Amino acid sequence: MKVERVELRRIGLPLVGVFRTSFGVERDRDILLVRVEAGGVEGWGECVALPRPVYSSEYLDGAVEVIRRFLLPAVRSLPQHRAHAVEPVFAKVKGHPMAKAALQTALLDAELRAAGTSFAGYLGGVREAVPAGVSVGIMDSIGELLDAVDGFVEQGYQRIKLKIEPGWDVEPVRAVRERFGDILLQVDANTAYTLADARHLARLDPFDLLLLEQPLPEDDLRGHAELARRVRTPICLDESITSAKSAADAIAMGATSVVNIKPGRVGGYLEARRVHDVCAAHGVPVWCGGMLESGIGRAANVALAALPNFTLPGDTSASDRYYARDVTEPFVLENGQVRVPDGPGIGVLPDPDVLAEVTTSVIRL
Ligand code: NPG
Repeated sequence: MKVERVELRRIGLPLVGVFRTSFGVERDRDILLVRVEAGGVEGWGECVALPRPVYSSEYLDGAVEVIRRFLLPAVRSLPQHRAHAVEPVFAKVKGHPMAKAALQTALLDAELRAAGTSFAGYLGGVREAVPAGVSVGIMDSIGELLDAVDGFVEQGYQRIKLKIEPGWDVEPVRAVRERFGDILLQVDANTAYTLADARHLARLDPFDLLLLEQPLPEDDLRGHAELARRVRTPICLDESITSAKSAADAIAMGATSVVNIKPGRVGGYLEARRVHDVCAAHGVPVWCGGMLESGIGRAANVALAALPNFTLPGDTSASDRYYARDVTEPFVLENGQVRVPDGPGIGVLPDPDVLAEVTTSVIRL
């Protein structure tokens, strides 16, 4: 397979509601879609980098630059443009996992469409539908939070994740636990605390949370291991897990007992599967994270979440939790689950009319 054409398309999608985290406020998504044409088929990938380097060091304009200047030439230097074959040449470019993931996913999508194989089938999925969780942003008041959670519980979401930060943690958790009883509940701090907050974070222990996600900075594995000894809530790592190797290290150190897998954060779906496998071998459950993806990224994530060790509901919500109109057929919630696409490749394509309307720029390479 040889790539004939590549398109880097930026789209702007307004979110249905403001999404606030400890690192910022998202009102709309500026998304980079990568489209490749190869051997008569097309392939799509979505880059999850944010416009600003506030979640990790990557940012959208940087991803565009690294794809056009370094990653695409590396692909073109190969005799075959296969998804697995790009990994050694991508490894020579340091960092930029989200840019790598987007281009590799487009190649993999094209390859699997040509072969008539679905993403889930290729990755080793064992479920036709996956349980959906929902991530609820930081709000101005507890009342507003309870209304939001109420709506999601009504819709059938199987677990609720609350974003927390210093000043918005114990009280919102208490309020949600008291109001909604024994729902599956977890929290995500996006690195907002330090080890000095251990005693405070232990105040979450009585609420029987599934997990406390990424309380400390991403490079602080030792701190997470120490914190895990001081709190009862299981620690789950997100930002810290950048590869299968880092997952193995974190598990060996006792820094994590659950892992959030985001393909963009680890450089693509092949590495995401390796993270899954390493965790499974250690008896560590995983779940699929989300970065407010459009239907393109969501389709591939939902396929990944069909693997056997994804035993916890992921941030794989229905399209309408994010967008009034998605670029693909919307993913819908059915009995608290989202169906895994079974068509070739990622199993969905963007609607050309919608795409044209939301496109803000196109670079053809
Ligand atoms: O459902 O896609 C979703 C959002 C889940 O909370 C969520 N994502 O830190 O995990 C995160 C957070 C995020 C969103 C991170 C956007 C980066 C960008």
